[in-house]
Amino acid sequence: MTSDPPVTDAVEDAAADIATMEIRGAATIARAAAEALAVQARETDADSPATFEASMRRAGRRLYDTRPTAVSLPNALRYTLGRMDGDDVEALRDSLLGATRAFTDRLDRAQRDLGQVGANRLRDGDTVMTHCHSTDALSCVEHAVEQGKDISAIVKETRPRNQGHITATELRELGVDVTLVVDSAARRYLDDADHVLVGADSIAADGGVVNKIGTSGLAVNARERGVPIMVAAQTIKLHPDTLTGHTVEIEMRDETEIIDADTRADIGDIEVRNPAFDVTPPRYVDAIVTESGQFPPESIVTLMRELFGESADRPWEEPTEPQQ
Ligand code: RI2
Repeated sequence: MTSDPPVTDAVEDAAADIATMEIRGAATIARAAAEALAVQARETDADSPATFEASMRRAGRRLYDTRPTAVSLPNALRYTLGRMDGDDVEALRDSLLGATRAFTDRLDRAQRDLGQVGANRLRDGDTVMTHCHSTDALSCVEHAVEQGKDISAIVKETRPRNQGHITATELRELGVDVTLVVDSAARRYLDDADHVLVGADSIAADGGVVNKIGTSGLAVNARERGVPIMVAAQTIKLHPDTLTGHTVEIEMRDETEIIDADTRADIGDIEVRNPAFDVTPPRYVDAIVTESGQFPPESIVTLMRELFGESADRPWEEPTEPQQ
């Protein structure tokens, strides 16, 4: 039995950075995965079509195994590995490199296009409340500002990793007035917000939105206060496995992100849980904004079927032997 050629340092580094969240955010993770596959395609010393394909699949598996929730990662692998085609190594390499370029171009275009759609929902003088850091959500604000609208933001800090600080920094760079609040102050400040604006890591076929832990509580409070909830999510966030009854795995991260060892020991015998994401049921979401327009969550399944058919392939897995 021959073993697959090893993955390159670029793939190892990208995988490690995704796992530790040096690289984070669903779209950014997808881009990093596609770019790492391109380096693998250029640098692998695989010298036959079969070993080249095996080497690319192995790189795909290494990336796939890093974080389980954001479907943009497997969708990036689907798009790029699924377009690998050819009878020799050169042809396979060229097709893979072409697909990774097309994929990253698509990411840029999708974010720009959905930003226009989201911006149209914001009026001059509006205040948005944000949770975590989402490049798709920020694109909506950026385009609203470009349209000449005056937008303010109430930014939740978003424990445990305080990604709200990144949001606050980037909004200030856009010239947006920012008020930073702790997560538990969100309900208090919802009265001052015209929209809740969040991103997504995955969207399920029923319109459920998987996003940073705390999104669902914010959405329930926003509904109670009559504040509409807008989810900015390009279509690589649509989770095709949910078309066939699978659920989205919620990543559990290390407890040290929320409590240090000494504090834990001082408290005594406790359990600590650190889920990174939660699911907001579709009834709490007003609109999912994509590059193909805005959708009520209940009709996102139509778009999902259009883009993925009835089920999703997994081109990073070893092909199974045909049945005799
Ligand atoms: P964009 C992030 O997850 C946040 O949950 C954010 O809403 C989502 O990715 C989408 O980000 P994490 O990687 O693709 O910080 O919109 O755990 O940038």
